[in-house]
Amino acid sequence: MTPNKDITLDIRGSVAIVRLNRAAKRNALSDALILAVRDTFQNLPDTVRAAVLDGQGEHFCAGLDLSELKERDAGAGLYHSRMWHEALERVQYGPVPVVAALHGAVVGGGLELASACHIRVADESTFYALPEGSRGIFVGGGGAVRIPRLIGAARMADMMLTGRVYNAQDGERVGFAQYLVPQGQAFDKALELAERVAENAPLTNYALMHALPRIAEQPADQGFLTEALMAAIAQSAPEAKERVRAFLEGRASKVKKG
Ligand code: 1HE
Repeated sequence: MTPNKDITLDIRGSVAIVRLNRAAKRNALSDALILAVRDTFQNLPDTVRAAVLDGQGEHFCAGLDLSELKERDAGAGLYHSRMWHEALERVQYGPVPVVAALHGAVVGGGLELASACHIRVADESTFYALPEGSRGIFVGGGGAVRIPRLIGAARMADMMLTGRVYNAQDGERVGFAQYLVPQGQAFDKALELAERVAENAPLTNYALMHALPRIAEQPADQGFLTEALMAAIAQSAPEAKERVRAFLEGRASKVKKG
């Protein structure tokens, strides 16, 4: 694993807390840091069942480290973008669900990173932008694939064409974040959710991370079959049998009105 002072990993029970630790540069993602993100998620201990991704300081992440944006030729630019894809794939399709704790700037590559997580909790200070449009570049960290799936291609195009910035309320309304909490509470809420996620049967979490997004991309006819195969595998696990038995015997919690 690449040791890097700009990222920290803290294991609390079954939850891994991964924190970008480069507040002086607003957690801008240098090449070394994006590789450390990849390595951290790739090498989480087996005991971990869920993760929280947080950013030190007032901002979640200012995106690509612009000081490293040298004169790359087309080939180098291609490899650089593919490196980001690989790292963010390790977040999205890594071993466990990831809950992002958003605050302050969630911009450019920072928004691409947040989009690779499974649940996003934003506090009131959060703002979302894609300044790539005004910097004369394009997204390269998977944003063109993941962001339209959250908010739609039209809204993403508007953000890049006009420099539109979404505040925390509007960001939740359009679908960037699933949760909006008062300022300073994103981490606590994200940890609470991750602890809840960690209690699920691992096979259920696997299905939600690996099968659901693929089923959502399949034609309905194929999606129904994939769903049935995944359902059959999940329900056959001894843990699933025990959980259902616990409910039937009154030992498990009921669904409560929200
Ligand atoms: C940086 C970066 C960065 C800050 N790369 N160094 N992302 C952007 O275009 C966003 C650029 N950043 C900003 O708009 C602002 O910095 C923030 C709104 C995020 C924060 O503002 P603020 O007032 O709190 O901080 P600051 O004074 O602007 O920045 C503090 C330091 O961080 C300063 O360095 P210093 O040495 O002068 O102290 C900044 O230069 C540095 N800094 N952001 C490098 N991004 C896979 S492709 C993805 C493509 C992209 O992500 S493009 C979008 C890049």
